[in-house]
Amino acid sequence: MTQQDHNLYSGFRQHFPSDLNQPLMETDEGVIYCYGDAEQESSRLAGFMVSLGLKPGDRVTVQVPKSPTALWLYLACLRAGLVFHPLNSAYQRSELEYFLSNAAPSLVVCGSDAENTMSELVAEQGIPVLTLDADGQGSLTERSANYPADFDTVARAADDLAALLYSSGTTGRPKGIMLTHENLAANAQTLVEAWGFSADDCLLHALPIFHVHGLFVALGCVLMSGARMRWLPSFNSKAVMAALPDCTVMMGVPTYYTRLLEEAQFGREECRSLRLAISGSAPLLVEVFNAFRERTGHTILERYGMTETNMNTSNPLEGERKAGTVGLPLPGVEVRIADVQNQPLPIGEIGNLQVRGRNVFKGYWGMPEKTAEDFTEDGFFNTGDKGRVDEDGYVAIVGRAKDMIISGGLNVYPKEIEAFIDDLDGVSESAVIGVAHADFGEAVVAVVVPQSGCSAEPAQLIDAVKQNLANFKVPKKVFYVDELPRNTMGKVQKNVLRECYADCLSGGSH
Ligand code: MLC
Ligand code: AMP
Repeated sequence: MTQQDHNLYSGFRQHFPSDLNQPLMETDEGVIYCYGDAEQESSRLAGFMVSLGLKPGDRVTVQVPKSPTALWLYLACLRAGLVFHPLNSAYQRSELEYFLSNAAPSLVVCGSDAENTMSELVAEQGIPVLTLDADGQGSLTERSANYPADFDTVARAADDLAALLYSSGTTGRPKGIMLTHENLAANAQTLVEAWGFSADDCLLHALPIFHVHGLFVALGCVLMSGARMRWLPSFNSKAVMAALPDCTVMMGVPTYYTRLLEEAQFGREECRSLRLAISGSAPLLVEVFNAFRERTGHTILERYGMTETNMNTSNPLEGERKAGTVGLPLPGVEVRIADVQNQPLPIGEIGNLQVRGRNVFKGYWGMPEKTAEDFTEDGFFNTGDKGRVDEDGYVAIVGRAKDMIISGGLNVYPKEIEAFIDDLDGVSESAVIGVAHADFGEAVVAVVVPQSGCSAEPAQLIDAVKQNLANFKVPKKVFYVDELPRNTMGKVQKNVLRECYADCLSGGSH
């Protein structure tokens, strides 16, 4: 008996339209790519990567601007059984070093502006570095151009790795999150059903494709249903407003909705074809939920997930979408609110949000102890989020056990920024907090204690962070203080700092 193929691409392929000339995406320049392009271009890239000697299970590190070719590259990795390892294009040298050494890729693909840095970082290992720019050009495209337009997708077992995505943490180094073909396929199928995706849909795709939201949620729904997309390189309110009338579904982080509402002209006309507006990755303010409904007549559907688990809960397609909640557990996903002993808590009580299901990742790359720590004995993953379930089963995220800031839908771990600032000349210690920001939801603020005799130089400090860490981690403001508030155990009281600086970014807008 032949073993069943669980390759995620094979799952997508079954849902491609029978006529491969059907459109898959239209770019903002009006270029249309069809499903046949996805099949053929991913074949060329897969054949090329195999010719380099890459074998199933090998990692391919990808830090490129968004482009259709970047999507073909993701599909090619799936088809060749390679593990796709995408990186935020804002990451700088010091951040990349760790990801490269930990993931140990067999191939690196980056924008041509990062080629020298990447080459230096992997020179010792002799890993090939190829380029791919926003216009789809680069050495990857050149070298793969003459490879065949067909490729036999490599069969994969359910728990073979499809992707490796890194998330930082409250302690230690970033962790590689191992996602299997089954994790991604199961979640995509669930979302297609839950949100009613079909070949009649057109999704507005303005999200980056290096994180779960744009990569697995958005693309998964489209490719698993034969739908099409309006494909934008990034979020820009005017471009979104121009594309939206052609779209039936939009997905975004809350900042996208806030920014659209800032546009006086935005309203029902732009949303005339829309059947569904989905928000996630960060809390959606009730005011934004209400304002969007008032302006457009559409009720945003909020859902909740994370890189380790893909999507866990969603407000319903049919039925009440409750503001301030992330809805009900998705089919096949068990969600519970537990106490510190991992015992389920009664309705209405706040506790640790834990999940179990085929959507939950395989473990942290090379960190079995850390993996074991984050799972309960009965197989639930502890998300680090604090939640509550109401009498109708709707889940609300009420806080985080982890010290994490979500800025414009991107996670920032204060510890990483504090470690960097503490190492700067003239700094004794620092505390980094998240403060309410009208555009980004939360944004980074640093509170710094200078060494005695050293002067306060906020601009210089900000500049130093900017030179070394990704732009979304750069503090929007820096405050110098004589000492940090501490509790009797000597722990910095971040809640006191958050209260003290709560309004320091008010008026912080786009
Ligand atoms: C950019 N900047 C940010 C920022 N993005 N600051 C704080 N937070 C952010 N997220 C800063 C830049 O450093 C720059 O500062 C200025 O803002 C303008 O930069 P930009 O590049 O022009 O920004 P813009 O294109 O407007 O991007 C903002 C954004 C983007 C919100 C559109 O960050 C975005 O697309 N976010 C979505 C991220 C996402 O996909 N999240 C999903 C993760 S998956 P200066 O000082 O230089 O001017 C996940 C799981 C799940 O969480 O459940 O989905
Ligand atoms: P990431 O690690 O980037 O995948 O981010 C996952 C985290 O984002 C979750 O653990 C939550 O803290 C947060 N998150 C995602 N969706 C929502 C949401 N709808 N509301 C509140 N927080 C969310």
